[in-house]
Amino acid sequence: MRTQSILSLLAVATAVVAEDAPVIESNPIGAQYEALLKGKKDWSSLTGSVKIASAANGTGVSVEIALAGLPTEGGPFMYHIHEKAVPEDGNCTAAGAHLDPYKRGEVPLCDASKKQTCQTGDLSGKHGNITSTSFAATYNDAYLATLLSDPSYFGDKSIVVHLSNKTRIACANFKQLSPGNASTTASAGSSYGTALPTGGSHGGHNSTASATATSTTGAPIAPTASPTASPAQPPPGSGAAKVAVSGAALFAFVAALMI
Ligand SMILES: *[C@@H]1O[C@H](CO)[C@@H](O)[C@H](O)[C@H]1NC(C)=O
Ligand SMILES: *[C@@H]1O[C@H](CO)[C@@H](O)[C@H](O)[C@H]1NC(C)=O
Ligand SMILES: *[C@@H]1O[C@H](CO)[C@@H](O)[C@H](O)[C@H]1NC(C)=O
Ligand SMILES: *[C@@H]1O[C@H](CO)[C@@H](O)[C@H](O)[C@H]1NC(C)=O
Ligand SMILES: *[C@@H]1O[C@H](CO)[C@@H](O)[C@H](O)[C@H]1NC(C)=O
Ligand SMILES: *[C@@H]1O[C@H](CO)[C@@H](O)[C@H](O)[C@H]1NC(C)=O
Ligand SMILES: [Cu+2]
Repeated sequence: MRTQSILSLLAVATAVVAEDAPVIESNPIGAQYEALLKGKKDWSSLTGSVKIASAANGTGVSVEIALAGLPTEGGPFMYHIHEKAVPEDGNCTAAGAHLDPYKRGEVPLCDASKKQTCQTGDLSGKHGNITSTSFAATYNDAYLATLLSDPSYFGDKSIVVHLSNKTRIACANFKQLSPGNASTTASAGSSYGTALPTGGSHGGHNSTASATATSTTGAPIAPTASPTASPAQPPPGSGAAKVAVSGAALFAFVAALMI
């Protein structure tokens, strides 16, 4: 009985610690952003783009990524929206941690079957790693916002491509191609079928919530020798630390209850 109530309190406390990302239901129709990528240093052969537009019905966004010239070693590659813009000098480290407005942290790894529980900016976690030297995919993501006032807005932030060991090999800022029309969202009551301006549909993609990613043909990449080796760049504001703190707080909370 007592154990049971402590367990249910634990469940509630845990739910509070890991807040789910909300589905963004009122993105302005027609808003479009683009980041153009060029690899750094040893990875200068890498080029590509990430285009993100409001979904045709205003719920979330449509993501279109195309990369070529990825390295033949060091994969699988990850890519994320990071919380800061890259400065003029192109220093990818300065992009900071992942866009994570709901503070779930780095660990545990994103479970792609529960995308709302993942870091909002963790695109490869939610939609799949890159496992070839060229890659193209188009998918919807319900949790990104094209409205500046939303915590899940990405338009003034950046995208970073990583090796499996987290080394940042390319990064770029998003540029706004169109702000969209905030009065033409699904929640504003407009009929999205008639409100779509130029190029908003991205080719009438399949409207299931899951990704409809297609990988282009590219040379297979060799996996990293030792995935357990300590990463070159531990993520700033390490999620492990946050989880440890939450765990300690939870423990104190439960301990207090038991007294
Ligand atoms: C890149 O940015 C990081 C984080 O802001 C900083 O610590 C580092 O010194 C910068 N590196 C260079 C070469 O400016
Ligand atoms: C994606 O790659 C990272 C880095 O190698 C790895 O930790 C993660 O498990 C991979 N995710 C999937 C779903 O394979
Ligand atoms: C936004 O959409 C509304 C409704 O369709 C329209 O009246 C208005 O002119 C549009 N504004 C812009 C800036 O396109
Ligand atoms: C969309 O894709 C899903 C899964 O791939 C499929 O079951 C469904 O029939 C597709 N719907 C349309 C409208 O193409
Ligand atoms: C909008 O489209 C997405 C996928 O494209 C779908 O999952 C969602 O249910 C749609 N929402 C509305 C309100 O029609
Ligand atoms: C990360 O992987 C790359 C390619 O495999 C390697 O060159 C680099 O030294 C690694 N960095 C660290 C710190 O392990
Ligand atoms: Cu990243």
